Amino acid sequence: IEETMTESQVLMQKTLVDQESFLGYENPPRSRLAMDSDDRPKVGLWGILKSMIGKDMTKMTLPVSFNECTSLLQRLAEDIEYNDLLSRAAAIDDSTLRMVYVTAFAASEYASTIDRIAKPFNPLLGETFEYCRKDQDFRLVSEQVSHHPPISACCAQSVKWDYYGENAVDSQFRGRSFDFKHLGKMFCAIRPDKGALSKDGSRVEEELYSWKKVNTSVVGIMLGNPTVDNYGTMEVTNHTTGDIVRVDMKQRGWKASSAYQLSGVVSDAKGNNRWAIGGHWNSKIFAKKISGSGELDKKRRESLIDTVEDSSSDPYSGSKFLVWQAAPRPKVPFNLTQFAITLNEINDNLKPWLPPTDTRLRPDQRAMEDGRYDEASEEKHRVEEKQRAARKKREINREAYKPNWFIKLKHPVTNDSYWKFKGDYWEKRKNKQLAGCGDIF
Ligand code: CLR
Repeated sequence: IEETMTESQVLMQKTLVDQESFLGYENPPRSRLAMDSDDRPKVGLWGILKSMIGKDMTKMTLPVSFNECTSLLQRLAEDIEYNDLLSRAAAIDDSTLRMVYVTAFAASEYASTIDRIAKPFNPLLGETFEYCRKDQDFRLVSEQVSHHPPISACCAQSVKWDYYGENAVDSQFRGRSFDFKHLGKMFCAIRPDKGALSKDGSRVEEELYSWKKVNTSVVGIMLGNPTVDNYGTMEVTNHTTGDIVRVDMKQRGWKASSAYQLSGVVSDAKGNNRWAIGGHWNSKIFAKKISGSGELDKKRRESLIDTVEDSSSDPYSGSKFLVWQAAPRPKVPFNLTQFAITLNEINDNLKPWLPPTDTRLRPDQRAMEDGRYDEASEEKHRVEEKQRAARKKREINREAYKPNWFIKLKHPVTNDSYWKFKGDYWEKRKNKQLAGCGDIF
C-alpha cells in the first residue's frame, strides 16, 4: 500500500487483497482461441431476416451460425477494456480534465463493436460472468438479473474506480436497419489521488459520474454489407463537482464520411467551457484546452479538433493532445478483439473457483467457440428448455425470482433505479461457497 493513497483507495485495496479475488487468475490471459479461423456456414442475413421486420431480437429464432462465441454478459465486460483511462483520470487534480478521460472511457467501448455482425449469446436467467485482471488490478461480476426483458447487471471494481450499471436493450428490426436502444444508465466512481472538491465546497475522496449509452444500429443488411454504427448524444455528468460534457456521436450517413465521428465540450459547474473533445470512436480521441462560456455550435466544436494539426503531450499547452487510441485488431474468428479473446478462457487454476453459473461453463457457447456448431445448436436448445422448465416450476410454486448478487434499488445520488452489487460474491468465492448458487446449464 502506497503512503500517498487516500483512505478510500486504501480501503478498496484492502478489500481486493483480503478477498483474494485474483485466485485462479495466475496464468497470463490467453492470446488466441482454440481455432484460428472460423468456418461457420456463410449466411445471407437478409434472406433470413426479411420475414422478421418489426420484431425485436428476443422474439427471433435465429440459427446458431448467427451467433458469436461471447455472451451479452461478456460484452458488458468488454466495456472496461480501456480501464486505464479511469486510473489516469484518478491521477489528475483538475476535475474537468478528469472528465475528459472519463468521457473517452465512455466512448471507447464502442470501438469493439466494429465488424462484429453476430449475435452474442443471450445469457440464461441467473447466468454470471466474473473476470479479473491481476495485471490491471480490477475484478468484475456480471449477472443476468431478468429474462423478460433481458437485463444484465455488472459491477467492476479497482483501487481508484468502480464501474457499474446495466445492459437493457430495446431492439427492433426495421428492415433498413436493426436498432438497439439502451434503457439503463452506467455509473462510474473515481477515487482521485488528491480527492475532489464537491460543488458545495467540501473535499471528498470519491466522485460519481453517470451517463446513458448511445444507440447502436446495424445498417446495410439489405445491401449485403452489414455495418455497426453507434450514434446519438451522450451526456456525462459528474454529480459531485457539477462538471458536465455533451458528446455528439454522428450517425453514419450515406457517404460514410461522418462515420465514427464524435465531438463534445466539457464545461465546469459555473458553465465555463474548459475542454473540447473530438475524434473517432473507432480509432483516436483528442482533446484541447478552450475557454469561454455558453453553448458552442457544432461547427465551432468540430473545428476545434479537426483543424488543429499540432499535437502535444501537455494538456495545458493549448495544443490538442491524444487521450485514447484503439488497440490494433487481430485477424481471428468472429472478429473478436484481443481483449474479447481472453474473456471465455477456462483453465485448471480457474475452474475450482468458478460458480456453476459462470458463462465459461455454458456448453453451447463453448461448442461454438471450438467450432462444433451442430452441438452448439443442440445444447442451446437444451439449456433454453431447462430455463423454461425452471420458470414453469416457479410459476406453479408462486415463487418470485430473485437474482443472487444484485438488488434493484434507487440510486442514493441520482435517484435512478439501478442494480446494486451486494458484494458477497467475492467473500463467498474466497470461502468456496459458490457451489450451490444455481443449476442452469
Ligand atoms: C454495444 C455496446 C453497448 C452494449 C451492447 C449491447 C447490445 C449489442 C451492442 C453492444 C452491439 C451490437 C449487438 C448488440 C446486440 C446485438 C447486436 C451485438 C455491445 C448485433 C450486431 C446484432 C446482430 C444481428 C444478427 C441478426 C446477425 O455498450
